[in-house]
Amino acid sequence: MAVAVDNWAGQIRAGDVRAISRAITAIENHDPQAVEILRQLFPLTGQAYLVGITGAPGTGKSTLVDRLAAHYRSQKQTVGIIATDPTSPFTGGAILGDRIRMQGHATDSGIYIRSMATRGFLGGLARATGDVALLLDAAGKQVVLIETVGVGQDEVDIVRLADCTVVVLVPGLGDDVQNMKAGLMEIGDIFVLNKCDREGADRLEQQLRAMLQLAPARDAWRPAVVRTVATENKGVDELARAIAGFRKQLQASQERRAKRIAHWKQRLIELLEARLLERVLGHARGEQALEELAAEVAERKRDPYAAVSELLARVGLK
Ligand SMILES: Nc1nc2c(ncn2[C@@H]2O[C@H](COP(=O)(O)OP(=O)(O)OP(=O)(O)O)[C@@H](O)[C@H]2O)c(=O)[nH]1
Ligand SMILES: [Mg+2]
Repeated sequence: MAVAVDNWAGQIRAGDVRAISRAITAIENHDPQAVEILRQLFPLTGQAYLVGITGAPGTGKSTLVDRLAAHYRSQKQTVGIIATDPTSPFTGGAILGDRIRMQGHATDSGIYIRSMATRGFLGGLARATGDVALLLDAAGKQVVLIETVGVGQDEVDIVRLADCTVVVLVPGLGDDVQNMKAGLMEIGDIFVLNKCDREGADRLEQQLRAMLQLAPARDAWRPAVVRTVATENKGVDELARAIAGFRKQLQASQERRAKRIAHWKQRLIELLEARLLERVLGHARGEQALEELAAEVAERKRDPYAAVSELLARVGLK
């Protein structure tokens, strides 16, 4: 197995599409080999620039990601794309718009596109996405674009792993900015006003800028606002410039360092939780023991604190 994993990791480093796809499937399936691969590849990571693209459903995230990817490819940068939105799989072709563009990407070895299966992720979608980003990083992708619908905790966690977060808004959804989740406002490094071919773009921009004025000042960066019409490729160069500007500005800042440390702290806690759960409940009788203890607690035959102590004691932990 060691040799097989060595070969596999080597193929991933070389950017082999099938090897990458197999590894992502292994991550999704909690295959122990995925951990072996990721361990081997980890020292090579930290090179890619991770850009999270988030916003409400239908705001044009996939269209923007597609155009941004084309922009980076025209600059000879290699690109990875991860879509975590169950409703719009990239692989279906519906989202990348016309088939011609899709096929353009399909024959381009400098771009790798994958939509993540979102159903039933034990360890959380954010964790799996983080692992896939590491994989694409090790495979030499210079920019990794992560699309996610900005609604739940999963999405906010995904955004936390990005180096730069782009929040996409569109005019015409009423008092959009007012109603927007405070969380989204806080995580945005760059705000895109997409669908600016529609009415209400000026008003939305005014509202957004007023909100941003109220936000607590950040040391190194004032969030940028970029207007786009993704379907017409308008504003995409400006967006890429804003991303590059943010990257340059934050490169050596304390803010970035602190964000990375916070990210890995969270990941270490998650890994620790997973390992502890595996150790305590992962054995043959684990599930049954949990069930029995839970029943005893429900019937007040035992208190929950003693029950946990007992579970830990069974595997030699206190
Ligand atoms: N008028 C207009 N339509 C746009 C623009 N950008 C995207 N669209 C259209 O908006 C629709 C949704 O675009 P997507 O790129 O799929 O949006 P999304 O945010 O990825 O959607 P979900 O992944 O389902 O949340 C599509 O029909 C696009 O063609 C734009 O700038 N102007
Ligand atoms: Mg989409």
